[in-house]
Amino acid sequence: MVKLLSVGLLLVAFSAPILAVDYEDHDGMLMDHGDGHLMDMAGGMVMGQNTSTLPGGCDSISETKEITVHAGHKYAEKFPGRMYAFDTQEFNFKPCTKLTVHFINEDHVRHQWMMHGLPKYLYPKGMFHLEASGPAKISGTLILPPGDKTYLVHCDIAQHMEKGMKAQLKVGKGDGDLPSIPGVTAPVVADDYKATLPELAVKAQLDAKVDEAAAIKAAAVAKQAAADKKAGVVAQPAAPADDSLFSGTTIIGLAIGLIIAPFLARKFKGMSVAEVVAYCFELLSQGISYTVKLLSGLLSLFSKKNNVLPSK
Ligand SMILES: [Cu+2]
Repeated sequence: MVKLLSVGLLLVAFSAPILAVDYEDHDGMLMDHGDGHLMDMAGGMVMGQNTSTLPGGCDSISETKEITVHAGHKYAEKFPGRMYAFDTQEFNFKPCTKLTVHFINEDHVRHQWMMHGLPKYLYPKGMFHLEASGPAKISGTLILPPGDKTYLVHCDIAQHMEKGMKAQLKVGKGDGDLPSIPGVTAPVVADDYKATLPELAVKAQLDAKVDEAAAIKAAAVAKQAAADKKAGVVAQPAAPADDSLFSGTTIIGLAIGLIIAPFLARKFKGMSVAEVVAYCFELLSQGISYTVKLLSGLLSLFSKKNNVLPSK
């Protein structure tokens, strides 16, 4: 028991430094590369920094604002199916605001706070962008343009936006909402959490059975084709698959069905299932015998013609 206790104490002692996330502050050691591009050797980066140049249409800075945005896996836990998120999904500022963003990455992976759609004469590629690899804090400043516009803010690391790290920043009234902002707007492709696990398992099993049946059929067709080839039968080119919902044949079939349905309904009234089936077979046999008669009639016509020809 004492042994167990001491092992437990040791575990706690060793895990303490891991549990306490140490944020690296990049702000003090950034190197200015010009054009608002600041970087350090530890994976911190600011792009599109602008602390003084007014965007066209702004006579002066309307407001000076400072926000702190946290990014991490734990902020996605309240959004079903999401993996990463910011702690805030929607921002709103007056046009021409001088905005300083303190971006805190709480994960041990790289995250960004990347804003798109800014005027390109002022922000390279129309972007303002904060980035930190691992737990770190990094800050940057920009001056927002005039006018009502909604800007996309996201993390551009592959799949991080799709996994939830997406927000919108409205300047003025904005110009609408962006889709798939966790907790703010409806997703473009909604996940389905209504089906229970047993239901999903049954569906998967059914799908597997259908696949199996299709595979067996394909194997049989291939075997037949191989046999035909061996026997010297020239394979007919397969008819192109008709993908359209209403092919010509379907429409003709539907039309015939619609025309004869009332007659058949009247005919079948009061008949048992066995009688209906018997009637159908009778119709079919009548049809076949009629076709045979027609063909033999045609054949005899030809043979008579041949008889007329003078014999040598
Ligand atoms: Cu990210």
